[in-house]
Amino acid sequence: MKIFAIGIGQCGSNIADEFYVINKYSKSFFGRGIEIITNAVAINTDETDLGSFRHIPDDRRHRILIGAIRAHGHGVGKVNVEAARIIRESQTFLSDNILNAKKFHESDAVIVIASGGGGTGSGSIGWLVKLLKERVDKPVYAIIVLPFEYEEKGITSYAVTNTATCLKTVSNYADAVFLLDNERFGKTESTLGVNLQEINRQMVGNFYDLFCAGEEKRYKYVGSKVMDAGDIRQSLEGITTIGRGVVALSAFSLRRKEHFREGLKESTIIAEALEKAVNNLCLTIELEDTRKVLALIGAPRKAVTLIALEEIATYLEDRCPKAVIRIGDYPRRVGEVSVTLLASKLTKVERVENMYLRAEKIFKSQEEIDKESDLKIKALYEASKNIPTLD
Ligand SMILES: Nc1nc2c(ncn2[C@@H]2O[C@H](COP(=O)(O)OP(=O)(O)OP(=O)(O)O)[C@@H](O)[C@H]2O)c(=O)[nH]1
Ligand SMILES: [Mg+2]
Repeated sequence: MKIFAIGIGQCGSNIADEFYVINKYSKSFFGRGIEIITNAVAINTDETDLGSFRHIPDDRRHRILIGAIRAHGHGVGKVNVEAARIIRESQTFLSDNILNAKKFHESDAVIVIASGGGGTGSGSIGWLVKLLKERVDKPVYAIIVLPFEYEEKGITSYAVTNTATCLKTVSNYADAVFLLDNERFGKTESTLGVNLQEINRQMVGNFYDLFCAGEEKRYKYVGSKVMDAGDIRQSLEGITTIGRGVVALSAFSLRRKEHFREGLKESTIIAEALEKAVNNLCLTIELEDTRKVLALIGAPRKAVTLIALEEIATYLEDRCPKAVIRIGDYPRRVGEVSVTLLASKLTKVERVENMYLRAEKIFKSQEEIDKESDLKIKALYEASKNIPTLD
């Protein structure tokens, strides 16, 4: 599947940059000789942030500054309502830039990426998706990165209200919304920047096999059950998440494949990779709440047996009894087995419900805080009424 990636705000742009990297690798001689990202652009209200990533070309067609008049190139400081205003005013400029971008029309789908917790990305993504849906006859998917738990603390957390308003808006327009939760990724002793970069790498790595599988042209790497852009498109709807599990294969087990114990071991290894993929899903969910599931098994051709496929199918039917399940194989891996799992059309997501409830409370308490503050400020002003000014 060939993707046109658009990052908005700092987080979205960093992740679009990471998509640019996996594409460079997949196209390269050492990679797979396949193009999966036709182009990637970054949009921001903050000029400095547009200079902060490394791979997206640094010309004005790839790094797009919006709202220069309103935000003076300094961002919107977490106020996503301001970003929504800016993107509405920038519609013509943006659609000209994006629709005329190199290779836009060769893409099978567009992915727009932003954080929920910031201002620029969370305020703009819904409008941009809407704009693209009106102008383009391809699926438009959104990736929203959910904030860390520590950012959600406090009675006036922007991270919560921004994420909630962003999710509600983007869900109205996108063909599917991938939720990738920062809180599901490891925190390390490294600096915040390095840690975020590692998280971005892991988030984007989840999509690598999925996008490559249908683009594979070399016969020996084409699976028996091919997973192409059509399957991916059919498997994506509503709130969605993704995860990937990898298990190393010993050379010994591949050589001795005909031995019955080794055959058994292979299906256990694939099942183990699937279990890891479930544990590594980028959002906490109950599998039974999915209505569409896609599992892509990446393994050496010899390792994918009918027994293994049956086992995977049974496991998924048990865990996701109401879902349409698609399973494919991609015989590309050498020393390992990987499973990429898409869980889509989620009917219940506690994380999202809690976010909406908390946001509602915050909006209410913010109203009260504003009222009380106005009264206090008025009283303070009253206290100064007999004091002369120096104008
Ligand atoms: N995974 C990941 N999360 C990030 C990254 N950068 C920021 N975040 C998260 O994104 C949220 C902040 O959003 P940003 O993308 O920085 O904000 P923005 O869209 O640029 O908006 P403003 O700066 O407020 O104009 C917080 O929840 C951060 O934890 C990143 O590179 N990777
Ligand atoms: Mg920013």
